[in-house]
Amino acid sequence: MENGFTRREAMTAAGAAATLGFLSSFLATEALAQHPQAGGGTFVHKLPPLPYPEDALEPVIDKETVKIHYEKHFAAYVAGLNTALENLEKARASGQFDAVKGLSRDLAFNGSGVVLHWIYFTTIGPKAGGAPAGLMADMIKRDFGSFEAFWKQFAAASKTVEGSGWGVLAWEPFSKRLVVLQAEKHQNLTSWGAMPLMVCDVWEHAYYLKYQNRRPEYVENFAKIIDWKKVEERYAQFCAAK
Ligand code: MN3
Repeated sequence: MENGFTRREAMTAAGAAATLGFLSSFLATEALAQHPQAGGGTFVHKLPPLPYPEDALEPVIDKETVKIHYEKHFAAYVAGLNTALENLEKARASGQFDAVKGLSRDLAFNGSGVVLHWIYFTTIGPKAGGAPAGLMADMIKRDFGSFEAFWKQFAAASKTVEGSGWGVLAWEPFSKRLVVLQAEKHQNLTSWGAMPLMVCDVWEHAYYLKYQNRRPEYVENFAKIIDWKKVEERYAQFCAAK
């Protein structure tokens, strides 16, 4: 995995945005780097398996929404990321970078879509919800004052994303603090260097079948399926600054 990360980092130098720094470290995980491809070449991403049955998030998120979201939308971002990487490899091979602006956009859009959906689906689950305990509880209290204040900010940010996007709890290594961000689409309004730990997908495809235009109700119910132990595991895995 280490090699895949290093190689991939080197190969995506065209997209030098810091976003790719965290992208690479996420994509190097067991969830997405399922085939190390020791022979080199452009990294081919695969849709990781859904870690629970499609109906496991009922009644907060219905089975049909999870099925479409995972098998259609998430899969499309994986395919789009692979296409962008392939086309960038072709551009490097030919030395023709006329299309690099669009390809860089495709890389950022689809790559961010893959990372955020992976975090989304692996940070929620059945038998979850409530308030965090342990390290996450301590960090949230330190950086937001209280869990209640954090949740109000996170929910407000998620509800008010203009158009399609995300509410994001992220770790910012620069300040060594947790921050709440909004992301428009997948990649706009992000703060480079911040590592997403827990996210709420507020694209309509994530909730429309059950909630229609009632995004606030979906966001409030989302609290019932956040798995804070997973959030802490992600922090420990990628972010612990020692
Ligand atoms: Mn989505």
